[in-house]
Amino acid sequence: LFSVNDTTETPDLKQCYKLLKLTSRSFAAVIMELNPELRNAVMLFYLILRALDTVEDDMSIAHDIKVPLLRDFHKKLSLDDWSFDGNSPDEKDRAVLTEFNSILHEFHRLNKEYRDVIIRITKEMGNGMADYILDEEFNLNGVQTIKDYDMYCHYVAGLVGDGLTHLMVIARFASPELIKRPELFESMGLFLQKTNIIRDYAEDIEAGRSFWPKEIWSIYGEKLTNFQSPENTKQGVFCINHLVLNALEHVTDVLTYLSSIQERSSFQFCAIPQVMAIATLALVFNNEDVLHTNVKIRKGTTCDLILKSRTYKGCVDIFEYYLRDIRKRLNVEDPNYLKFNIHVAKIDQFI
Ligand code: PS7
Ligand code: MN
Ligand code: MN
Ligand code: MN
Ligand code: MN
Ligand code: MN
Repeated sequence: LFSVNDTTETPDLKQCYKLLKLTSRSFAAVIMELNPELRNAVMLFYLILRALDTVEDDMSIAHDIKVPLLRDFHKKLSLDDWSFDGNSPDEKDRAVLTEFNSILHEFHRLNKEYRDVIIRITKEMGNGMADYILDEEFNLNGVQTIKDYDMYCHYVAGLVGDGLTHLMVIARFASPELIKRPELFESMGLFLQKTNIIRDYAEDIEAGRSFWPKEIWSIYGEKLTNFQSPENTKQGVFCINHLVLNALEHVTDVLTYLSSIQERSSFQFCAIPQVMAIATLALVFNNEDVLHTNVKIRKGTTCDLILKSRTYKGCVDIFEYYLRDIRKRLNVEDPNYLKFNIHVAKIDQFI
């Protein structure tokens, strides 16, 4: 088990790992620990999607530049050289686009099987992102229905689960049976993305966007930004809790998926983000601070989670712990009191 990339570290590869550390707090650590067979493929997959997301997120790029760039982004992957310095200077991840040549050069050294997966997912994600930007242009303003919400999350995260699953199956680190269970890898992505969207409410409002689905928030208020006024805090918290309940729908799929990853480093790679997500869901649950700031789990908690998530049993214990914690703090006045109890009982039964 050793690849060319392992023995010859090029300046481009060094540059890529520098970009990885620059752009992700949590993913860099788990990617570095991956089995060498998959490490470069997953690292490059990450950087390519990070570059795509940096185009999507930059509100200063004009629509007529942004939309075709998103739609054709996968075509850049077959060029020898390409980079983009159209991002605003304060875009924190702009280096992945100005330094895209290094990413490309290393990408071309990957096995074709890995490259093809990455190209397919980049194409589907870029086109999905572009659809949502067009929606905004036609003033459908953001995510309307729960179906829309799931669709957006599919494009930006379910597809990542799709791609990673294929990479792990090609490497023979995951059961090929997983390819036949798209609902499982879809849930792996949606559980992470929904948690990120709930937690980032304040940050996203500040940036002039939001991904909370209107079908849910409109039960609790007239305008999404109203939750920031003190008189609407209670409704805002009920809304957060409703979104948490919606995210918890993915838990049984997540645990089923994790139970079928055999290789140690791939298991850790899959499990760590998921246990951090359930801990984050417990933190945002019933928490009015989410309406004003970006809450984060404590460093000590993260270290603990990483240690305990080494085995499937450890992961189940973590999910059990946070679900019990959520249930304990559930308020009888919460409009979703009954649904929460039924759903948590259902997960308990599964476990
Ligand atoms: C290829 C490792 C393991 C089967 C850049 C990992 C942004 C939550 O928007 O950086 O900046 O706040 O906080 C990661 C499934 C995707 C879903 C999605 C690619 C797990 C571009 C992660 C990550 C599937 C779109 C990062 C979905 O959050 O976001 C690789 C299995 C990128 C995974 C985005 C979000 C990821 C995300 P933001 P964050
Ligand atoms: Mn984005
Ligand atoms: Mn982003
Ligand atoms: Mn080069
Ligand atoms: Mn976010
Ligand atoms: Mn983020």
